[in-house]
Amino acid sequence: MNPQHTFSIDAEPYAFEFTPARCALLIVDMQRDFLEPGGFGETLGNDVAPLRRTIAPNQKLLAAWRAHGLQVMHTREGHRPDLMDLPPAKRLRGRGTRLIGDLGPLGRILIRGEPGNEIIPQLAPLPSEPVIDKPGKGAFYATDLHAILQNRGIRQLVVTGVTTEVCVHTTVREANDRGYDCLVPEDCVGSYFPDLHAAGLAMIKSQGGIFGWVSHSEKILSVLNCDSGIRSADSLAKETK
Ligand code: C5J
Repeated sequence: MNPQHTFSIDAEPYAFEFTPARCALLIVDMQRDFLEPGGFGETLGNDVAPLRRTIAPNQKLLAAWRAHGLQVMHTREGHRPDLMDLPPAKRLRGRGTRLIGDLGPLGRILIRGEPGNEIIPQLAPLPSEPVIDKPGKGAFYATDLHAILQNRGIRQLVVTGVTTEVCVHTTVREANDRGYDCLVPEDCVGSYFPDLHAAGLAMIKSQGGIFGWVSHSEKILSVLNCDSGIRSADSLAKETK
C-alpha cells in the first residue's frame, strides 16, 4: 500500500477517495469517564455497553494506521482542575447526581489529569501521537487541532470514538466547515442511545454527504491491507487533464 496513492473506499452516500498520507485517524474521547463503569457517562444513568462495542474495531483500525506510519490523533474532553474553563451552564446541565469537577469513583469527573480523564488502556496513545485536550464537544473549539493538521498536510479525517451524536458529530461538523473530508466508520463510533446513533450517522451522509461519508472499518481495512493502489495522485492528476 503506497500511502501517496488514492484508493476508493465503499461508503455512503458514495465512494470516499482516500489518500492515506493526507488522512489522519482522529479518535474522539475514548476516555474512561465515558466508557468505564463509575465514569461520568454511567453517573448520568447511561449503560456503557454500546460504547464498549467500539473498542475492538478501533483497536484494529489504530493498529493498521500505526503499521503504515500514518497520522493518528486522539482527543479528550476535560477541564482545568480550577474549573476556570468550564462554563457554569455546562456544569449545571444534566442535573446528574455528580457534576463535572465532583469526586467520583474515577477521580474528579472530566478533570484533566484525573484517572477518568485518561484514554482507555486498550487505545492508549503512543508518545508520537498528539493528544488534544478540549474543553468543548468539538475538537476544533479552543484547541490547536486545526494548526497541527494543516502543518502536517492533512486534508481528510477518519473520525471515530464517542459519542456519535455529541462529540463525534460536533467534531465532524467543525472539520467540514474547515474544509476537511470526513469519513466515519459506523462500527467505530458509539452512543448510549441507539436511535441517536442512527440519526447522527444518517445526518452525516444525508443530502449528498452534507457533513461527510459513512462506512465500516472493515472496508477501510481492506484498502489499507491490500497492495494495489487503484490510482496514484499523479495518475489522477493526468486523468483530469
Ligand atoms: C459527551 C462526548 N457525550 N465525548 N461527550 O458529553 O460525546
